[in-house]
Amino acid sequence: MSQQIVLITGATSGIGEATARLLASYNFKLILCGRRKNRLQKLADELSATTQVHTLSFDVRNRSEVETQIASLPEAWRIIDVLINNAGNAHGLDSIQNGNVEDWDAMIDINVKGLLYVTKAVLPVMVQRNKGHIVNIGSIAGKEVYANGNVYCASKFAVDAITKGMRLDLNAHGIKVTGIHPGMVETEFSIVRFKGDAERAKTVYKGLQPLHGKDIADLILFAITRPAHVMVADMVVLPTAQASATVVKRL
Ligand code: NDP
Ligand code: 8X3
Repeated sequence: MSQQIVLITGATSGIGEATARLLASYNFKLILCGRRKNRLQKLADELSATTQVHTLSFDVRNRSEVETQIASLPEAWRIIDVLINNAGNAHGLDSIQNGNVEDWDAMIDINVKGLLYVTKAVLPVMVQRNKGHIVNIGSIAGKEVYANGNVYCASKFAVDAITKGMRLDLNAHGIKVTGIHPGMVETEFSIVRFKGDAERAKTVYKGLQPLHGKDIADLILFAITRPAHVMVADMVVLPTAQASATVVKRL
């Protein structure tokens, strides 16, 4: 049982929502973030039966909104023990020559700059306390490039590099930094990638048993509950049916 405060970005669906549910059951105090206020409130109402929950609704792309929202935290919620940088998505799956510039902007702005903005807003208290833990959700797409993944892969390679850089820079402050890099997880990810085309999204997971949000939540829980002297640095997790970004066994 824990009374640590954990801030989760992208808590309104998929990996973030599953993590919120699992951590609530372990009594972590949760700051849940996302843009969809109704979903955030519904989840907060449900999890409030188990633990203390605070919600912040902001778009991670909007730096001043990020700063204002984090600064608005009541006194009792200011000491964040664990930051889970999870908010992100792929937008489109096109060759570089056919890529949509708005999709590119979205992926760089959300997956890379958004992660940085949230981290910048949360870090000062961790640095001051010489204590804290940042968990960045990367991807197998941040370890290997695949055809038509170009800018999404670049954004996740950036997350991997930023994670490694954070670990070096925050070493003197005793702050743990963990990168978790999943393969195929069936969430709203592919629905977002294919702009609401649920049928096309389903084909991504056809003929295999993908991971689920809870599988990643289990790893996050493991990483953040190690003893003080143990830091999980980097984890890659794939469905058993997936051997690499591109090699997948389907029935
Ligand atoms: P979902 O689409 O289910 O969840 C994405 C979450 O990110 C939502 O809660 C969404 O909330 C939030 N989000 C998206 N854009 C923004 C924004 N601009 N500002 C604030 N929040 C935002 O996908 P997943 O759960 O699968 O994705 C979570 C993370 O896992 C992402 O970083 C993704 O890249 C990564 N990942 C996913 C894999 C997969 O196969 N599913 C594999 C590897 C990594 P809202 O829309 O309410 O703002
Ligand atoms: C999501 C996994 O393989 O669709 O990051 O890029 S993949």
